[in-house]
Amino acid sequence: MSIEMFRLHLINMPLVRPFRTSFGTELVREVLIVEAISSGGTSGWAECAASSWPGYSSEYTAGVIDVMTDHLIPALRETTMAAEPEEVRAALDVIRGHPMAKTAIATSMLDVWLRERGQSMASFLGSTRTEVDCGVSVGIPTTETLSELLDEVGIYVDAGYRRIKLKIEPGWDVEPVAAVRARWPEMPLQVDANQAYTRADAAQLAKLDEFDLLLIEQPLPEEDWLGHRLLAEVCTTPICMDESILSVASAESALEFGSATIINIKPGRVGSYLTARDIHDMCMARNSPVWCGGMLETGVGRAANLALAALPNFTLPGDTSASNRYYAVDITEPFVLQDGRLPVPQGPGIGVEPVPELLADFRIWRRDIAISTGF
Ligand code: OSB
Ligand code: MG
Repeated sequence: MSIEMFRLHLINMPLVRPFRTSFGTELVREVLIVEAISSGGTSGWAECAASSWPGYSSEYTAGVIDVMTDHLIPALRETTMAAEPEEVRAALDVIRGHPMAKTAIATSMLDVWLRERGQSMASFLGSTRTEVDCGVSVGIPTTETLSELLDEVGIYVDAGYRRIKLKIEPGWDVEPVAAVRARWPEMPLQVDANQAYTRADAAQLAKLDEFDLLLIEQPLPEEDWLGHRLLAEVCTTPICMDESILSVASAESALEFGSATIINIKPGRVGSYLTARDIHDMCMARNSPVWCGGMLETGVGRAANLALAALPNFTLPGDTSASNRYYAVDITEPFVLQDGRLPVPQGPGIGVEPVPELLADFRIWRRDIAISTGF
């Protein structure tokens, strides 16, 4: 087989509730879905992790579409169109940066490749589980009240989630964590600052030590390796990195230098599911736990993340929540939480597909890029 065309579907997915972080608020998730279509007529599916504006990272949808169209797809030589996943990664890595765009293109091709072989992504990556423990990421309440926060956390606790992650920022940290910890003394709990603090905030962050948190995620700017290490020296809570981790090298540097002891793996951020697996393997060899991050994915992105999260060193619950935590209607069959876990899709490729009518309902834009005419 070879890939003949990429079809980009831009969809707008209303969130069930606003998602506020230290870098902004999202009410509607703009999602780019990539469909790779083979000469045999097989479609492979992937979801791009980028959102509509560069708040989490420098990537954003319009830039992703641009780099895919003008650079990434043209970088795929004719031989690569039928090639092994490793060759696709190598061909895309000729372009600097843009990991979310690369992951989406490569995963759509991987999905075709796996479907035509009848192999699941989970088995391809080396999964050892058929279901994974799920956590949930809880935004900063738009009303900034503890009562709204406790109500929302209560919904997730009642639903059976196995870990709660609270978004924090300066002015919204010790108090909400104390309130949640007081209400749920045994619940595995962690926080995520999305780079909102500075080195001068170390004493404030160390106040979180008394709440028995699993970790503090990305407290400082992504390039501040030394700051994270200095913070790790004054906090007993483990430091975890998200935005800083772009490759095996950055993950290994974080662990070796002491900037973090736990790595959040997001495939979109590292440019490929193959690289996500490589980071997993490196961390496992060093006895460092990993967990699977999320980017408010639809069922398409969630399916692939669940395949990854089924690898053995994903020992902490991930931000792989059920469909209804994000969307009233998902574009795939909904993922439903069962006893705090989600099933790992076992069908060929990512194991799910968008429902054509739903994809069309949510779609705001579409572009076909034929390989033969694209460059
Ligand atoms: O930092 O982990 C993050 C969502 C968008 C951008 C960044 C992050 C997040 C989340 C949500 O925390 C995780 C999820 O449930 O998908
Ligand atoms: Mg994060």
